[in-house]
Amino acid sequence: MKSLIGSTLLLASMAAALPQPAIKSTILPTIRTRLHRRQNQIIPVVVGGPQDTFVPNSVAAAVGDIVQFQFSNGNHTVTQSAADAACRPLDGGIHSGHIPFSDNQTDVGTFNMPVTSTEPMFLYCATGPHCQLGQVMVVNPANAKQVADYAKMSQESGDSVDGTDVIGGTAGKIGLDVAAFTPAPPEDEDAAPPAEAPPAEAPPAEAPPAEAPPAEAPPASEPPASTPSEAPANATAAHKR
Ligand SMILES: [Cu+2]
Repeated sequence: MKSLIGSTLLLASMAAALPQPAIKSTILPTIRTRLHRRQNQIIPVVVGGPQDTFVPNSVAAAVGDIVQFQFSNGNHTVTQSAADAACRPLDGGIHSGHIPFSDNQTDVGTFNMPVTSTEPMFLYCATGPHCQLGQVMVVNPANAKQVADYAKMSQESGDSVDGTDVIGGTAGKIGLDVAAFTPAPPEDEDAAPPAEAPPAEAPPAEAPPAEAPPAEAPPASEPPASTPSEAPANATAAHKR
């Protein structure tokens, strides 16, 4: 009983000695400092590439941040719409103009957009059917559903209307080596090779049967697993005989 009380007291004293004071004295002030002194950020968003997308398609930005759109493969825009008018330019909204990226390019076209409000901004690409294909995003969405709803509205919009004047940001260039993306591999000679590719992919379609044997392999490996145990027995038997 004494030992139980003793160990209980010991535990209590150990708990009291746990680093709560340390947390209060060191970590919390650090967090407070970070909250108060968040540095303005440059937030990269990749436009286009192997697919017609914005990556990411939702960002949280503070006033003073800069959203840096980096234009990957293709030819895209960043154009602002109203929340309820997908794929249509908003009067006075931002528009980057069309910024291309071609194979073997060593620099990347950018559009730096200073964030001046934390209200949601609805953005789309005004090139061809990209908006209907889902190339849309929201800066400071109220929630994830707002992004999904905007994408759906864009898909159902039928067509896109291009922006006119470049407004709301500054076009520039950065080196490909510091870009937030790896460009899609150069497309080799026209579409002919890709057209021949499907036949080449047909064999892979036959591959699964080829993979079936491997699937049967484990059973094949089980016998070996059992043979070792049997082998000694046989061996012993052989020796005894
Ligand atoms: Cu586009």
